Amino acid sequence: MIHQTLKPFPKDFLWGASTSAYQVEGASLEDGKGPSFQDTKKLPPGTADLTVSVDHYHRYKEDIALMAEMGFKAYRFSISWSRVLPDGIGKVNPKGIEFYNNLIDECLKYGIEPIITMFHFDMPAALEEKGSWSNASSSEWFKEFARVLFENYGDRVKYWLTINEQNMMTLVGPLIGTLRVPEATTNLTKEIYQQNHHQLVAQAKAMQLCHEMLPKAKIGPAPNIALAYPNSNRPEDIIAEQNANAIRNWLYLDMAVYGRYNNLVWAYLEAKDATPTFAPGDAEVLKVAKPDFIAFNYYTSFTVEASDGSEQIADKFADQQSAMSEPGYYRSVQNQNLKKTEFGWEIDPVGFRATMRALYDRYQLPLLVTENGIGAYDELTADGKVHDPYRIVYLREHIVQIKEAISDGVEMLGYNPWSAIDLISTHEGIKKRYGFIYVDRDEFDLKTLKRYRKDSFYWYKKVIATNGENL
Ligand code: BGP
Repeated sequence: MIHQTLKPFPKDFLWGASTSAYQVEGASLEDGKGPSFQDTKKLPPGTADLTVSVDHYHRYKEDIALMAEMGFKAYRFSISWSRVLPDGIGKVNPKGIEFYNNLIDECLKYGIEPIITMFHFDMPAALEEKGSWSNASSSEWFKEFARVLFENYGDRVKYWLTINEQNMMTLVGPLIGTLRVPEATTNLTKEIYQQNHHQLVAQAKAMQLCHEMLPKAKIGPAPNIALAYPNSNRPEDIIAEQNANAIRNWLYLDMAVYGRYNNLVWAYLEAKDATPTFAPGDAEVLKVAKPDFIAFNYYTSFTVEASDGSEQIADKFADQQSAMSEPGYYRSVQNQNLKKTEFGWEIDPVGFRATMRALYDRYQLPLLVTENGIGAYDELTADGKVHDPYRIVYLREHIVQIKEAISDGVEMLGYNPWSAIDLISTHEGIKKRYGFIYVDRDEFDLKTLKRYRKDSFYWYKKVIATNGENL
């Protein structure tokens, strides 16, 4: 479909950007915060630890002022569970509550809508010891955490996201350091999908509670959704593509929206003797709870071909490419039509439009983009500039595709690329930068931690000021 003219962005479109607590805050054990999984996990070799990150905890006023200067209408950040509840359950940490009160108020001072992620890869260490998401009580822990957040911040926060990239935790979590699997695990698929089930129930309980406590607020899931392409028009590749979309994407949203397990995924789990156990009440809450919108992260599309199941994958979590294959269901392959970033991620703006169209067609709920962006080696010049034309090109090309999707009739709420400010990448350190704001620090040298406006900062400011007309 080629549109002669593209429709404008809605007037109240939420332009902004994203971060997550452990990747920006630092102060990892300050003011009563308990350790989280991110503080206790083994760091990938050669990457920064998270003790200071980019010191957002102490510099949030300066950072929010810079976001306001760019004209942000929204700022998506996450709340560190163990800062608010140091043991994950029980005693509340007043200093933790105060920090997020200040952060929210600082946003509101500039008319910036806070969009809060409730869980972004950082299970409290005290709950890790109790089995983390393996424990069937984890959905209740999460519900009680949600209650604390709604009680304290619900008077000001209208947009809530439940769990960041639950699908990536399930698909590659042990590889990229976002999910822990007990050592004694014998059936890895069963273990991981049981954890996944507990997360689905946790999300449903949080959505239900949100609607009970905060009738005006909106809440939704935030998976990483990337449409799977077949590598060819071979019919077997089409079956592989359907398998991949079901396992990578639809499982999560079919459950969030329709309250049912996707039938292809259920069949896959049955074949692996890995169907999750339902606790009493799970089926009911999964059925009843509903999201108000779908938030999703998009970096690139996903190409697959048929797999006859004969591939030798010694360790499913040895590397991301093989971790993203499912022998017998689909094999992940490179897409020869796409260029890659310096870090080897394929770049596919048109796939972004295809993903938005597919999501809206399937669920008919408004969409909120909560991540999208390019990780790169940025350089601070001697005169304090960062020339990042590649970021401008990447973001521009993706924003154009949102306009295309809006013109296709897709309802879009906002765009919050990754990331507002440089931060520590999930598994590649600070050298892989995403921000509009540069932070002067290296992997192991904290330097000045001073903030600099990148070229993309000035460009994005103009984009927001013209509501996406001047790209
Ligand atoms: C998403 C996460 C973010 C962020 C981003 C970039 O998966 O939600 O936390 O890290 O990806 O990924 P990376 O840091 O691996 O480049």
